[in-house]
Amino acid sequence: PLSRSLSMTSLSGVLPAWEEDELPVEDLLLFEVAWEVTNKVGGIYTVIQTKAKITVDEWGENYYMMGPYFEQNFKTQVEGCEPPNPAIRKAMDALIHNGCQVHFGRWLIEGSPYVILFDIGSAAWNLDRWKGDLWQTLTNSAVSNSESFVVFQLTDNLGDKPNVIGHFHEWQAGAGLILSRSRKIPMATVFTTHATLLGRYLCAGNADFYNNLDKFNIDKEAGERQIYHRYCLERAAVHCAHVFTTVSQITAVEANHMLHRKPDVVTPNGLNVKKFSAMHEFQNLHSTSKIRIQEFVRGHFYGHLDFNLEKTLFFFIAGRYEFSNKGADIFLESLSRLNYLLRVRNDVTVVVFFIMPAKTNNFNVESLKGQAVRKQLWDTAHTVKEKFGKKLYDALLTGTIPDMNSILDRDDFTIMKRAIYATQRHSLPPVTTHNMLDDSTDPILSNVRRIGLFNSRNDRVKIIFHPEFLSSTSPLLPMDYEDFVRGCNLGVFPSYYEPWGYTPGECTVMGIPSVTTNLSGFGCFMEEHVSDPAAYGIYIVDRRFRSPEESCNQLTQFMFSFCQQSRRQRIIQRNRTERLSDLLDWRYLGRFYIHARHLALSRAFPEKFKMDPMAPLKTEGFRYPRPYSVPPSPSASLHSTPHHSDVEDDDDESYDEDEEAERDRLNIKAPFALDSL
Ligand code: G6P
Ligand code: 1S3
Repeated sequence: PLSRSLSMTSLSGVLPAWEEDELPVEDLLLFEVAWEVTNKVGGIYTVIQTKAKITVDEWGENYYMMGPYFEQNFKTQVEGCEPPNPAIRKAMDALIHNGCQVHFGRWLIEGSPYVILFDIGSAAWNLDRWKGDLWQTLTNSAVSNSESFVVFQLTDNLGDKPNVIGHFHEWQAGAGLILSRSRKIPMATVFTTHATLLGRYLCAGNADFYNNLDKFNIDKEAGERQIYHRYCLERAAVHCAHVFTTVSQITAVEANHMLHRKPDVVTPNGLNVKKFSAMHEFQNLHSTSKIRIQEFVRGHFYGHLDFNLEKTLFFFIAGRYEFSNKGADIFLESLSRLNYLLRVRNDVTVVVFFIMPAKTNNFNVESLKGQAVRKQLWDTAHTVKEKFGKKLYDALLTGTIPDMNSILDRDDFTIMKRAIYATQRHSLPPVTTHNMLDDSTDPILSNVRRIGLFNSRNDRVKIIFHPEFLSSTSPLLPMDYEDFVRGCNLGVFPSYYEPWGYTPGECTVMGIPSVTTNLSGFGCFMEEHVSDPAAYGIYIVDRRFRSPEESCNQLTQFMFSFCQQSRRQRIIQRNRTERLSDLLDWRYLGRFYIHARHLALSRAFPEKFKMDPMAPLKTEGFRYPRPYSVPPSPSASLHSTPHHSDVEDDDDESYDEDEEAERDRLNIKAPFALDSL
């Protein structure tokens, strides 16, 4: 077979190239099966959706995604069409003939991949037969979640077919893999897990997970948590697959203990990185999005706006509402300590957003009122400004400068006073933007009560809990997630259980610094591949080898140091953060998926596809170099912080970041210390 080298020239030039035998994809079909194809539930959707582009680029018409059919999703995300491959049409017809409705189309995302979606409801009558094929222990819920049961029907009907690869994600799709192996369907199979069922449950139950990985009686633990049947399905899929993969080294270790198989390949999660033609475009986007967040904050804190928005930083945490797994517990504790430090030693205010969906009963009145009051003030200012402008213009036309004391009349003052009176409030700005259904037991609110961060005037840390995902159509904070992230200064994700963790990665590609941990796949990946991650705005809290108390102190220190940076230092740091995005681009990380597929083919069809199974990917050992403007020794400076002169300086200009970037790219040593600039 031909050998090809994946060119990295479109990327930064510092990332290593890679060579792998090229697959004759024209003679192959690739099916990728996941419950989250066209169906947004959580992080796996992001993997599936963002990876589509590079997979279509490689496989073209021979790539098909499979998932569940939901009418609403189909209507809004898929353009129905006829399958281009007659064998697929034939297989679909056979399924439809057997009473299972199947829908085909192009998913309207980057790459426009073909999707085959199964209407599980229409096939419900078949479940008993399929269950018999598998184990008697399977439950209806697991089976009805397994659209992949029908995968083998497709491969059965491909007739004079080429070789097939089936890539299955998570236990929900695992049943299709198990059945296709038990029926000896000639298909190379890959199984990817994005977390282990038991790991997630044990961590959420506050187990000391990482110190006891080898001590758990896993069958017993699964039984006690009433997930035994799902755990069996997951474990069987893992062991049936030709190739087993997971998303990070840390989850690979976990899988080895929880599922008793060491993953063959680690497939880190990537993103589709957008590159702007102007180097600093993302800085401008930060600025415009930040202005929109500031507007919201003006409304939310009306009557209490006694902090300087120019010296206010926006931090946030976002994700699935798993209070301790996502580290919201240590975040709140550290915020209370940060509040103390800022009160005694700094004039910065930090507004912290918690974006985690919980059960609510719509926005609360106080939050909506805040935005209405702000709007009224804006309208008033605008009306008075118009009148003022017109009078000034008329006066100038007659060659006079008007008397500034009488240019506004009594009515103008009346409407301004009325608007100011409307900003009086007798309660503190609310901590939450919505009416919570479980207000008294909600873990975030309970902890806010415990630490007493109620948005009072002398608090330097203010909390806003937005218990719903963001949307640009919201009447309260009309921004989508991407714009919101761009406008913030720091994402804080101190997770305890996080197989990968897209949130800090998304921050990175937008040039926003973030906090992660050495218990998250992303954090470990950055620790492994970047020399001095903190210099690039990736702060990694040690939650593995330190006590919770020590981790809290470390997180507090990270946040406090961040608050001590000048604007110019933040700008420099954002430039560095953004430079890491190549490392997270699917154009780079996609190679691990290619490698996994190749390995599966060589195991399923050893006569036809040969490869050295021990051959390591050539990226191993690679580390992104530290920026040359960072002093080599911590004693010379606080190396995590970009330094310039000692004078506090909020001037945005005059620092040639492009030059630094270019030098880093070319790996050239700086001719002079940029820090002395
Ligand atoms: C970007 C913009 C600058 C702006 C800055 C604010 O860099 O290009 O014009 O001053 O953002 O940064 P800050 O860290 O204070 O939010
Ligand atoms: C999982 O989703 P989660 O947030 O429940 O899969 C994601 C995609 O691989 C991963 O980023 C995340 O850490 C896992 O936890």
